[in-house]
Amino acid sequence: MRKLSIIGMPMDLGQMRRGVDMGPSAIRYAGVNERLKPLFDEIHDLGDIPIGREEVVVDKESNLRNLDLVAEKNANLADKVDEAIQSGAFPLVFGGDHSIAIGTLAGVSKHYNNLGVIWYDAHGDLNTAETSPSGNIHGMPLAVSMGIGHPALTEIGGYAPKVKPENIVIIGARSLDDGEKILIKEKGIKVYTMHEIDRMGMTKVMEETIAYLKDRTDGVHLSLDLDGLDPVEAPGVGTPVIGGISFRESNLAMEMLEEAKLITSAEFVEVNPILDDKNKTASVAVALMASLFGEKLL
Ligand code: 6HN
Ligand code: MN
Ligand code: MN
Ligand code: MN
Repeated sequence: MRKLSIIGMPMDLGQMRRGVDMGPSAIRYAGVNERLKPLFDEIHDLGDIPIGREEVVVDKESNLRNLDLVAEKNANLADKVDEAIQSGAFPLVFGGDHSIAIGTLAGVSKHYNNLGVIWYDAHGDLNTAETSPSGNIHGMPLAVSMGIGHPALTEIGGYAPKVKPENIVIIGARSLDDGEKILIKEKGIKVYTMHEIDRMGMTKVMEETIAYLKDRTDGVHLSLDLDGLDPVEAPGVGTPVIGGISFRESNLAMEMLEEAKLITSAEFVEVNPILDDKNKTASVAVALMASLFGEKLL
């Protein structure tokens, strides 16, 4: 039996642009439940994790914006994701800014010995308090999940790390901060930047990614930041970067992941309907999910 659990995470505390808290609503409004319904035996929409409207607090010691709240809310998300997996469902999380990956991975990773992660993003999200140009936690979740960062974040779920650097593949990178570049080299993280996508084509990039992760992992989480796509096709994101992955390439990537039966959990993040053009970005997200879960034209 194929069961899906949907969890909304209306988090906007990991960055400074309001509106990304409406991401889960925008994705639901774009018809996700109806679209995915034929692809599963059961879909449980578990609703949203409550986030609230607190004042912005900058942690005095680390300079991290909203550290305590981001940690607390992600711990709640981790529990929900953990419960979903225990119930035998595939967990699908709607963001919210990318800081929510900290919670998703904390809930997912305990179920695997060697979790793989595909980080589909214009950015590396590999900053720490020391290297971050912004103090925004949404630029840090991949480092945090490797156990690098503030202990209030790395220790969520009571264990670290959630993922080993050699089990990570970043796809779509075109904006990396200096500290992130150092970390990528130091840890030997596999990265397909836009250069490789242009040179090799998405087919080859995905064939290599799938072969690489299939050998070494016992489950693979897809963390898809909509800013990985080009802002012409996905304008509703807080940190757009020109020269991104097209919708067609992204859709092909999802179809190839589906054929490979590789993905065991997923999140779609950074959808911001306030910055969007008629809910285009949420619709793109829903179309990609449909392909990831096996929707076929014929
Ligand atoms: N995202 N590297 C920049 C920072 O502030 O650390 C941008 C991060 C963007 C994060 O899009 O999930
Ligand atoms: Mn079915
Ligand atoms: Mn991101
Ligand atoms: Mn990004």
